[in-house]
Amino acid sequence: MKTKAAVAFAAGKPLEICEVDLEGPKAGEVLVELKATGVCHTDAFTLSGDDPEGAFPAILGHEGAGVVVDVGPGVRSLKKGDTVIPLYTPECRECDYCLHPKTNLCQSIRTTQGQGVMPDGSSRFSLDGTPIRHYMGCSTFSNYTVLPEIALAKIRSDAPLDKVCYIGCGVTTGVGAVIFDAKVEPGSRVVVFGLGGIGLNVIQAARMVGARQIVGVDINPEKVALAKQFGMTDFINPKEVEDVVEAIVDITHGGADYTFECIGNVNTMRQALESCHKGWGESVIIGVAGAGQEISTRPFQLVTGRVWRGSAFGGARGRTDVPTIVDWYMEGRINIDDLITHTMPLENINEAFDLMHAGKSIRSVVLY
Ligand code: NAD
Ligand code: DAO
Ligand code: ZN
Ligand code: ZN
Repeated sequence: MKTKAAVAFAAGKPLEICEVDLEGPKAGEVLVELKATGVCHTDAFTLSGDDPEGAFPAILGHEGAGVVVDVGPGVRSLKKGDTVIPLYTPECRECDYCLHPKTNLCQSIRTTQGQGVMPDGSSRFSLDGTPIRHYMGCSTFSNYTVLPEIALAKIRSDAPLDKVCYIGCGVTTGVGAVIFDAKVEPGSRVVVFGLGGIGLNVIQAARMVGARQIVGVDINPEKVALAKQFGMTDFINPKEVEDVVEAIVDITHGGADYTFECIGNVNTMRQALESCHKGWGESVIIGVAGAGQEISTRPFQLVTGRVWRGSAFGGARGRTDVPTIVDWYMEGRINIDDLITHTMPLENINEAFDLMHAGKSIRSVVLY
């Protein structure tokens, strides 16, 4: 079949809208009609050329929601008409990782996914006979896409897809880091570095679990109003204090129980670790730093009880946890609507990248 897609032909170049060829689903695969997709920083990172795994031409996008149109042989958990969210972190429920209680990083299709192809080693997308790579196993910047069955979460059919697409990455990453990975307890003091599309979701989850104090840290004071609406109790602008770690230790009465780095900057990662409470504070790295960068701290920070850890896709097991997060949204327990600041048709998708780079959007959503 033919499908309309935004194709990344080369690093640093705007996406181009094209009619591309899409082969139908093979064994274990599913054809999905996307109804909406968010545009995330990781798409921009790959498009910039800084992503070591990035390869072109490719169809980017990994934050979608849509409906199953067709299934390949052997697909048992999904059928035509099911409402789904693509998963860049799949859940096969069989590999050593899926069977281990401490990780969500299913590895069953990791190698081929990283190479931009389906598990059989080939691409379903092509243009004039030249293969186009898949991206993060999702390629949601195409009206239709093919994914492995294990990379689709089946969700309730009454969910608005123009909103719940954001659960495909940003919402789950922030909310899950608090609930599934850090397991923040009621009464905790929480500090969130970076009040963007991820940090605001950390904040709303911290409020949801009953944190007593939620301190936001950002160099952009324009983020304050929305962060307060989502549950931030205190704000620190690093540009307005002499030492951000001292300021946090002071305001949290000795250090945070939990800090979350939602920027991707190795300097703020260090600050986040060092503003944790001696003896028990845990710092969770969510931000993705540039290729080749390294973090550092004095080891005594760890010897004296602070814990440094990371979180990918919020620690969520996608097929199991994503439907639950959709329920939380439908029950009004989490707010997604106010984080979607811009919508546009696929033809205008490059505007979403411009808005992101200018710091003017929290999330842009492309509507098919
Ligand atoms: P964003 O740009 O919307 O937000 C970042 C915020 O950090 C902005 O408000 C900015 O003003 C602030 N900031 C920048 N430099 C700062 C500094 N030095 N001190 C304080 N604040 C500063 O980004 P986002 O969409 O929220 O994504 C955040 C990070 O999370 C990115 O690195 C992204 O790649 C990563 N991410 C990780 C995962 C994961 O699974 N771990 C998933 C998705 C995104
Ligand atoms: O299993 O090695 C692996 C890959 C895990 C990918 C996790 C991705 C998390 C960070 C990237 C940002 C996603 C938008
Ligand atoms: Zn993302
Ligand atoms: Zn697995």
